[in-house]
Amino acid sequence: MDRAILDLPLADWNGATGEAGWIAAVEGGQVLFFPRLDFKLDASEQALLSPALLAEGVRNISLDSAGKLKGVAGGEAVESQVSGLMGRFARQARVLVKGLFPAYDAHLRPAPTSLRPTDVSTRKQSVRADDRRMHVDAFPTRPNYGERILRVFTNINPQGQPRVWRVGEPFEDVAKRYLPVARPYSAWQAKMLQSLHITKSLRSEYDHMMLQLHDRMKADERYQREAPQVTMPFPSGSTWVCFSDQAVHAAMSGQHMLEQTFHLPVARQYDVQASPLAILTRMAGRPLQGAPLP
Ligand code: AKG
Repeated sequence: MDRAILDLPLADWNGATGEAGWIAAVEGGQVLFFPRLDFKLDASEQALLSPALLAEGVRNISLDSAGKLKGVAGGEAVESQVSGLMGRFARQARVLVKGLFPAYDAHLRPAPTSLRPTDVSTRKQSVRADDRRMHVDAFPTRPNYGERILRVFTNINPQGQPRVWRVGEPFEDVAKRYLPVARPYSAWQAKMLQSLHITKSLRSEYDHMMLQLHDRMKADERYQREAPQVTMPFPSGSTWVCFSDQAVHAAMSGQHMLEQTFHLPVARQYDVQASPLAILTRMAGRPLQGAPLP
């Protein structure tokens, strides 16, 4: 389990050079951890970091690629400061990912950048939504057919509080554990979910399997307690990168984090055979209506 997280020396967001070993590690489901990769905030930006920055009923602040900011309480001056810092993070995350994985760059689709000022240890939520339980990312309303979810996280806690994650076993082990007991895919049900607009497009068998893994892991108390795992306190001032649809993870505590997601077509990975879609397709022994695999 000590290889779930790879500790790396990079100290410059512009300094990554497409290291083959790091690429193989992240595509193998490991978390790349950069303890020296800090995101600098000036004093007035640091002063903004408080849950009071959040608009009523909102958990995260988001900034999309068109510059639209959502979720901030406060006037124009505050909004423009928050947009400034989040935009800077979005650009740095892109530069980092380009340096780490040069061949992805032309194919990445960035999701909105997020700023997370809430304390994750105190959030009240259903078992299914509870990210303090180990899981792989899979979304009930947005089928993705095997598209990858690559995420960059930076802990910017001003009091030096770590963001504590648990990182679990390899994806293939999770699949071996839960696929035999997973509910079978129903094409009829997938069509119904789509026609009721519960899903934004037809849920594929791949998406169904990923959701089954996500839900079954989270609901399994014994798995949460006893499955192989390492607890990792990511220090304030550090950055980590993983494919969150593959790396088993749970966020246990911490407050104030920046996060940038990139979507990547599965066929654009260096080693497509390492992807969850390829792994699940091999295990099922038939195509899963995912994206075409080369
Ligand atoms: C997720 O977004 O999938 C998480 O598990 C949350 C990560 C975090 O907030 O540190």
